[in-house]
This record gives sequence, structure tokens and C-alpha cells, in this order.
Amino acid sequence: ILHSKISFQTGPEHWHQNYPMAKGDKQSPIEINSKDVRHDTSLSPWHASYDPGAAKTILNNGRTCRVVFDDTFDRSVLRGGPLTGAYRLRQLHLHWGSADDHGSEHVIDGVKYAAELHLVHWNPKHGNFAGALKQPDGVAVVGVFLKVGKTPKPEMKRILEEIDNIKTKGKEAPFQHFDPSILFPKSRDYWTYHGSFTTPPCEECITWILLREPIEVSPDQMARLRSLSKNGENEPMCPLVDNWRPLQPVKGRIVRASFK
Ligand code: BO1
Ligand code: ZN
Repeated sequence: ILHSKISFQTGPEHWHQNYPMAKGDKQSPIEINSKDVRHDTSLSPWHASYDPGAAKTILNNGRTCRVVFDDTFDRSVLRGGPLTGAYRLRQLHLHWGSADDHGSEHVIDGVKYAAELHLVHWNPKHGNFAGALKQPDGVAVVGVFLKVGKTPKPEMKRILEEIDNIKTKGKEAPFQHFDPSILFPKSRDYWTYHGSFTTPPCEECITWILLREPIEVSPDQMARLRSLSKNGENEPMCPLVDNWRPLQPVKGRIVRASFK
């Protein structure tokens, strides 16, 4: 019994056995410590120019809830900030916890947020997403922290309303006419550093752009996120919660801030 348990362990601490990059020098997420951050006056503002018509579907893949966008041409793009050129929006997804005091992947001065939204973009100069993953400047992810509060963002409604239609693993529903820039907080202030995907194979190809100001969601909205399941439709119930990777070593990387 013990043996079968060990041989099926697949948690984040075991990823490196199949994906050696998971022990690389530029892994994500990391903790951001204000005292170690370098304010960089040369960092320009970032701009998202998203086409609502690029939104396609929403799905539960058993690990997260993801919205997929058409990325066959420069339709929805992210520019500026630490980036050179335009990066195409491919998908957004979330990481969350089983309770409000944890769930985000990045941690800010010891603070874990209830959830973290990731908007994943790739650099079209590398041809396709698969090609971009192999390049240090291949991918840019904007991270938005979610906290439970009294002034919830009504904009999160669209995604959370759809959750009842994708309860179990493998479920997918149409998700059209959606501009994800409505989810951004007021402030454009950000931290940036070079890191990796937070799921295997953990390629080190990501310019992370983490927004300083969190957005607020209601307790009811968080409950909806936690009502998703890891299991397929006719399988035993397994709640989809705590889909965040633990903190990784910073290994001398410098986090830059666009603000003081
Ligand atoms: S994240 O933003 O670092 N949490 C992240 C994690 C995984 C993906 C995107 C963003 N996507 C996955 C795709 C796979 C692909 C893999 C590459 O990235 O779903 O199809 O092979 O590591
Ligand atoms: Zn993510």
C-alpha cells in the first residue's frame, strides 16, 4: 500500500524527476520582497490592446479554469513595460486556494492572496507557442492578484457565471466577446523578473509582469471557483483547489519595480 502511494506521488516536489528544468536557476513563482526590489526608472508603462472577438472557449482541464483566445494573428496584444515588440494573448487562467489566506503563486512581502490570474502571451517572432517556449524572451505573463473584499469586481462575473457549465475535468463551453483588460486594477504599477512556467516542464521563458494593486472578488465568487472539480463527470468528487506551485529559490535574480 505504502509502495503504491510513493510511486504515484506527482506533487511539485517530484516534478524534477521527470522535468529536470523544475530545479533550474530561474524558476517561478518567487516571493517579492519590497526591500530587495530595484526601482527602475527606465521601465516604461505596459499596454494591452485586446480584441473582444478573440475570446473562444472556457474550459476545466482538471488543473485550472482557462479561457482560450484566437492567437493566429496579432489580434490581442501586450506591449511595452519590460517587453520588446508585441506579445499575443493565448489564454488566461487562475490559481486559487482552499481558503482566503492562500492561493496565489507569487507572494508579496509574506502576503499570499486568495487567487492569482495569469494572462499568458507569446512572442510571435518565434513562429508559434511551442517555438516561443524554447526562447528566453518567448512568453510574457501578466499576473493579477485577487483578494476577497467588500468591493468585488463585477467584471469577474462573466468567468464565474460560466463555472457551472465546466464543473468537471474536460468540460468546455463557448466564451465569446470578452475583453480581459476589464479585469485589470486601476494602477498600472508592476514588478518584473525573468522566470518560468509554474507547471511542468517549467520552461524558463517567461517575463513576469506582476501588478501591484490586487482586484477584489466577493466570498461568493471565490466559493464558485472552489466548486470546480479535478475529477471527470462520472468519477468520485475531488475539489479543484490549491492549484498553486510553492515558492522557488530566487538564486540572485533581481526583481525590478516600475514604481517607488
Ligand atoms: S503559468 O502562467 O506559468 N502558470 C502557465 C502554466 C502553463 C501554461 C501556461 C501558463 N500552459 C501550458 C500549456 C501546455 C504547454 C505548457 C508548456 O504550458 O497548457 O500545453 O505544453 O510548459
Ligand atoms: Zn498560471
